[in-house]
This record gives sequence, structure tokens and C-alpha cells, in this order.
Amino acid sequence: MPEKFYSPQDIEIKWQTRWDASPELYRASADGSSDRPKYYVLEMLPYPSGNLHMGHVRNYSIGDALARYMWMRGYDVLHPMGWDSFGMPAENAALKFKKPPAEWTFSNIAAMKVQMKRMGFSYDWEREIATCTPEYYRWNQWFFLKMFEKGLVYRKQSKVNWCPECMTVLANEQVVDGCCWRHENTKVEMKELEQWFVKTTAYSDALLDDMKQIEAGWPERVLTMQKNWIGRSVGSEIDFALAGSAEKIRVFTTRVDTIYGATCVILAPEHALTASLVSTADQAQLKSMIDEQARKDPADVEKNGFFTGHYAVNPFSGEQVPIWIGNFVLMGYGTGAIMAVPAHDERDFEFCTKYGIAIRPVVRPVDGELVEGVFAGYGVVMDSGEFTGLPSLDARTKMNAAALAKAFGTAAITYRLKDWGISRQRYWGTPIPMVHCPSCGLVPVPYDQLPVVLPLDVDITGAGESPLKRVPSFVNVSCPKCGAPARRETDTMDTFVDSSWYFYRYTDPHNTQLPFDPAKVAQWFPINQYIGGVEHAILHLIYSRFWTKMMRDIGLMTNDEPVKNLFTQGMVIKDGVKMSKSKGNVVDPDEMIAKFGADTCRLYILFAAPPERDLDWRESSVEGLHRFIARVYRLVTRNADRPGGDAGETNDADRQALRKLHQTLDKITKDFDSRWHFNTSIAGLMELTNELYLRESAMSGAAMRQVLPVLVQMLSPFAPYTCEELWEELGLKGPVFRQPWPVADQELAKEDAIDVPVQVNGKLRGRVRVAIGTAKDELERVALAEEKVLPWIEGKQVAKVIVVPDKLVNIVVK
Ligand code: ANZ
Ligand code: ZN
Ligand code: ZN
Repeated sequence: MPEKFYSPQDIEIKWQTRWDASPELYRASADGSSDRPKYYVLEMLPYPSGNLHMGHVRNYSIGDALARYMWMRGYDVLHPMGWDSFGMPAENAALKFKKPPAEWTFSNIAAMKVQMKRMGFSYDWEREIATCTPEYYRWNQWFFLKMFEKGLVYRKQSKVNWCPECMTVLANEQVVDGCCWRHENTKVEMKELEQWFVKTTAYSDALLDDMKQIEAGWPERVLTMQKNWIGRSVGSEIDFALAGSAEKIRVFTTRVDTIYGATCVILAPEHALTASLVSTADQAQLKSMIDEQARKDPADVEKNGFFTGHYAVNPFSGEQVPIWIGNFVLMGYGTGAIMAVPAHDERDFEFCTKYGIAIRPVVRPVDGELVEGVFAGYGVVMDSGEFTGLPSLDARTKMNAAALAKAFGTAAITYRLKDWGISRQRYWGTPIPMVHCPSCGLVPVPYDQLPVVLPLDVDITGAGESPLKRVPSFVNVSCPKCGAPARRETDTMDTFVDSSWYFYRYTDPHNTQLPFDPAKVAQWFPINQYIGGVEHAILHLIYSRFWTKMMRDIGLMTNDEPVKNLFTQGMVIKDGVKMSKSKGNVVDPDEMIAKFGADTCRLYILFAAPPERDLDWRESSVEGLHRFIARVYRLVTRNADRPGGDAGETNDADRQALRKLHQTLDKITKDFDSRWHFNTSIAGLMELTNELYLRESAMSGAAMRQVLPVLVQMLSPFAPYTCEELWEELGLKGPVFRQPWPVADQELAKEDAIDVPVQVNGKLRGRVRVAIGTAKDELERVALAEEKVLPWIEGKQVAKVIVVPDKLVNIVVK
């Protein structure tokens, strides 16, 4: 058969039409009847902005290659996709284009779904979910009620960003340099509102301890980030009495062993006692400190503070120390009050030096004298009453015991992790299912009244506390308890709620009785492989882990962790910066598809860098990949109907080709099973193709018919369209990605010749190619005659030749 011209558009449209007509191709067994082992591969679901960007394409090309490979390896593969479709951009778009957020969102979803299908991603679209549909978000509400019953959600006063010009609450992303995103010169104010919180801190220890279960499958860097985010600190809480009063100030310290060196107590500006201790003259200063703390990262601000005029009593020494207010002490951590020990803590040192507060060392290094400056390590305690002479850690234990015995303190653990504020004063999100009744107070919406449906006819003006507040039909309800006129909660949920459990819903997306059937989750969880960007290392992945533990504790599952293996892919970079709309350097996947086809696009994105590394986009290499796949196409089509003959009669070209084939197969199988260096997998396929071009005419038809299907199958996870077409050209029954993955024949893969390095006096001077197992004296003879080696031994006396067969020749000359 003459070779065919590679026309990706025709091929891809043809197969896409066929795949669309047979959705069962990509369907995992719904009822667990399949006897294949289960494999759940998941990519992070996108926000439907309207366009796939190359970051998505990369994420999904990696996942799709894996999913197709796992099908071929004999698994029942769950590979779903959905839309993280609540959130602010829809409201911004509504303001800009005067289009309802729902309409904008659903048309974006439709457009992106077309793009995803065009890319040839093998999703089971019957499991598709969109988090902005009542069918989905009713379960957010259901979980909210369950957590409310368990005391895992509660209300408290908390601050929000408020633009006095817009008269609206701003999300953190809408605050630019302390000003409103729409009013460059309007300073954002902080406003106290009652808000809903989820008690993530109830699981602080579980979130840390269960890392053991996932440590083998998660990047270490992500685990470290989570560990720091949770920030468990072991220490003590100690009460300092307020001199001349019954009031006590409780401080948190990790270094109680330094307490005899405490030379002042510092309160956070928002500490409960501050207001009463600060003189009228200093109230203004206090207020500006509070404002600044709300807006700026304390790490970026110079330390400052002032003396209150009051004193606190060190319970160990009885000493009176001044009480200060300090901007680097945070109310949200520990107790909001510290004892400052400037001799042993850098931050305290900076503060006390600035204000001339005494510095008194009380710990010295175990083997040495104290030197100038701060000594922050553990050591031996000195000048500390009965504790003098103890090593730091012993002193800590004894001091904790003493504090407990005398009832002025205790050992204590504190965490950096805070409860999760989920209230948003926005429209496009899940309504919080609560009602405020003037006589009953807070009343949860009964389960049988879920979902609380988000009204669609809402005027988005960008003003007011929340758009929902202006929808009377939504706000005015009768109390579910007493029937009296009541007011519906208008806060909606943070969109991170939606993404905290979506992957469970994929196992049972149409369930109307429960978020999912626990039996189905038991079949598929934990997720075998989750793939996404490292920017989700903390929030999304901590919330998901929290949500799993919460769901486990209400009896929906037995697994402690949602994700067994996590893979974080690198960014897509162009001209030195991240490819993004705001940088104006995006390459549009649609344009690439139109020019080269989806297969080339997928091949390029997997070839250009190992998946975990950043990928530097280069247009010229895209063409290289396109030439490669066209080469494969021509090779296969022109050899597809070469007469077979007996497989037995192999010639030398056959042997060379088969060797390369099985070496490549071995390599690609290993790449999939270990580190996913698809770039080298694809490079291997290029080498194999070159080899086949070289041997083509000498090869037997039988060998060719052995080689081509395997080549096509190996390429198919990366370039599914072209490979499906070639499979058909070869007269084989498809689909190619449901064929069993071939097994590399190690015998055929074995090299029969080998390169042996030749050294002269221990320095590498050349190599010789010999048959494997060449005898010592023959190897020595060849090495001594090697052209590159000759100049180094000519005119010298060969004293000795050391020969290690197949490995090395070392010639010693004098
Ligand atoms: C006295 C002391 C002496 C401290 C010393 C450290 C070294 P980590 O390890 O990060 O948990 N601290 C406590 N509460 C604070 C707050 N609300 N705002 C700012 N700083 C606070 O840090 C614990 C240490 O941070 C505590 O131990 C306290 O300073 C400070 F040689 O107490 B330490
Ligand atoms: Zn504004
Ligand atoms: Zn009531």
C-alpha cells in the first residue's frame, strides 16, 4: 500500500465522532461487576472561565495518558471530569457583560467541554458534575447541617474587607494594595460581621498524624507545606498576674525554660485586656496598630509598641515586669500574649533593644560560654532559682509540673491552623441553609427542604452587603420551627467547600438520597492518582483531607484519607514568565489544534519537559513533534499490508528492529510505572521510529507485522487519535486503548554487543564495541588496537592490562 498523507483534522474528527457515539468506551463499571481491579485517576477540575489554557491541557494530557495506559494494563478505570463552577468571576462577568452568572457559567462550560472533547481526553462524561447545580450543592448544604449538629460549624464575629465606595464586602483577591479593585484610591476598611466557621481545628492532630498514611505517595514538599500550615507547637501556658489586680495574663511560650529571663510581657493590640490597660492618650495609637495588623503581614512591618504603665508578676520569680503592647504579637495565635525573653529570642531582642528594655541571659550553651547577641538554642539553665543547672528540656518538664502544681500554668500545645471561615457575602455560591427567627434564633433548614435554591433572577450591581439581601422572595421565609416570619441567611459558602468532596460524588453522581452511596465510595477510594497544580498544595488539599475525616466520622466511609498518590505538575512558561492572560503570552489550544491537531499538541506538551518540571513553551519544537507523528503515520500506512510470511524466518534487520522495539517497550512501561518521564518515553519512540526507517526495506513482512502494532500501542496514550486510525489501518480490532499492554521480551531486548570503556593509567581514553561475553585476551587485543587509545600507549611500555569482561579495560603504561 502506498503511504498516506497525514491529515490530522480528518483523522481526529472521524474518531471523535465515533467516540461520541460510544460513550461506554470510557465508562468504568458502575456497579462493581467488573472483575478488573479498580483504578481511580483524577485531574483537578477546572473553573469554567470559558477557555482551556495550556496549564489545563498539560494537567489533562498527563492524566489521560495514565488513564489510557491503565486501561491497557487491565484495570477498570474511573476517569471523570467536572466543573468547579461557583465563584466570583461569574459575578464580575455579570457586572461587565450584563449577563446572569448562571448563563455565563453554563455557556463557558459548554465551550470548554467542546475543547476537552476535541483534545481527545477519555472522560466518562456520564459522571460529569457542575458544582453550581442544585443537584450538587444541596449536598454542601446537607454536610453543613450534619456539621452543625456535630458542633463542627459555628458563628462568630469576624472581619471582612469593606469598600465604603462600593458599599460592599470584598474578597481578599479584590483588595489591591489595601485599596478596592474598582476604586484605586479608596482604602479598604475592616468591618466586623457575624460569620460562619467550620471547625477544621478539631482535626489538627488527625491531619498531622494521618500524613503517615500518604507519605509514600505525596510529594514531600506538599507534606511539609501542610505540616507548617498546621504548625503544631509544643510548649506551656503560664499566667502572669496583673500587679495590683486579680486579673491574669496568660502567655503561650515554647521556651518556659527561659522564663527567668522574661523582662516584659507583650499583649496583642486586640487582646481582651488591652483596651482597659491603655491610657486614653494612647487609644489612637492602638487603633492604628489594629488597622495595620489587619491589612499587613506582620513579617513585613517594623516592630513597634508602647508601654501601658502597668506591670505583670512573673509567677516563678515573683519579679514585676512592664506590660507592653506590640504590633508583632498576634491575637490569633497562642493566647495573644507573650513573655518577651530578648536574650534568647530574635524578635524579642529586636523589640527590647529598640525600646531599651532589659536583656537578661538565663540559658548558656551546653559546652561553652555565652557570647554577644541572642542564643536561641537549648542549653543549660542559669540564674533560675531551683531550676539552675538543668538542661533546657528537663527544666521545661519540671517547670510545667511546678506550674501545674501551683495552678498558674500547664503544658500546652498550640496550632497555627485556624478554623475555616466559609461565609462569603456574595451571590454565586451555595446558600447556607439557616434561618434567623426573631423568637427561635438560629434555625437550621430541615433536611427535607433541601436544596435551598439559589435564585436566578438577581440583579448584580456590585453594591451592598450581599446581592441576595435584595431578593425578598429569597430572604423572607417562615421559621421552620415556629412558622413566624423569619429571615433567611444570605451568606453563601466559600467555593473551597465545593471542591472539598467533589471527587466522591463522581462515584455516584446521580444519587438523590445521599451525597453518594458509601458502598460505591468503598470500591473506588482512596483515589489512586490525583494530578494537579502545586498551587493547591495547602488549601484545597487540606480542606479535602478534613472533609474526608468529617465524612468518615458521620459514617459515610472508612478511609481516613482521600488521595493515595498525588502528583503536582510544573507550570507552563513562555518568554520567561508563567503563561497567563494577564501576561498576554497565552498560546490558545484551539489555534494549535487547528494548525497541527490535538495529537501533536498532546505530544508536544508531554515531550517538552518532565511533567513535574516547568515547561518552557517553544513554538519551533511543536513542529518537530508534528513531523514525528507524520513519520510514524507514513511508516505504518505504507507497511500495513506487507505480506506476512512465517514469523520464524528472521534476518539481521528483523533482529535489530525487534531488539529496539522491546527495549523501547521495556523503557516506556517502566516510565509509566515509576516517574512518568514521558518526555524520554516519547524520545524513545522517536528513536525506535528512526531505527525502523533504517531497517524497513531489509525487514521481513512478518517482523514488520510484529513491530508496527506494538509501536502504535505504545504511542496511543500520548496520541490517541492517530493511533486509533493506524490500528484500523493495520486491520486490527479496536479500540487500541482497550488492548492488553504488550509485555517486553527481555531476551529479544538484550544487546548482543556492548561498549567497553578503555582506560590508560585510569583515565578514560576510548571505547571498544564487542560481542557480549568476549573473552579476556580477545578484549585486551581489541583494546590495545583501538585507534583512540593508541596515541596514549605509543612509545611507552605496557606494564599491565587489567580486563574486566563486558565492563572495563585498564592499560597501565610506564
Ligand atoms: C518566650 C520565648 C523565649 C519564646 C524564647 C521563644 C523563644 P512557635 O514556635 O512558632 O509556636 N509567641 C507566642 N504567641 C505569640 C503570638 N500570639 N504572637 C507572636 N508571637 C507569639 O512560636 C512560639 C513562640 O512565639 C512563643 O515562645 C512566643 O515566644 C512567641 F527564647 O515565648 B516564646
Ligand atoms: Zn470599591
Ligand atoms: Zn421561630
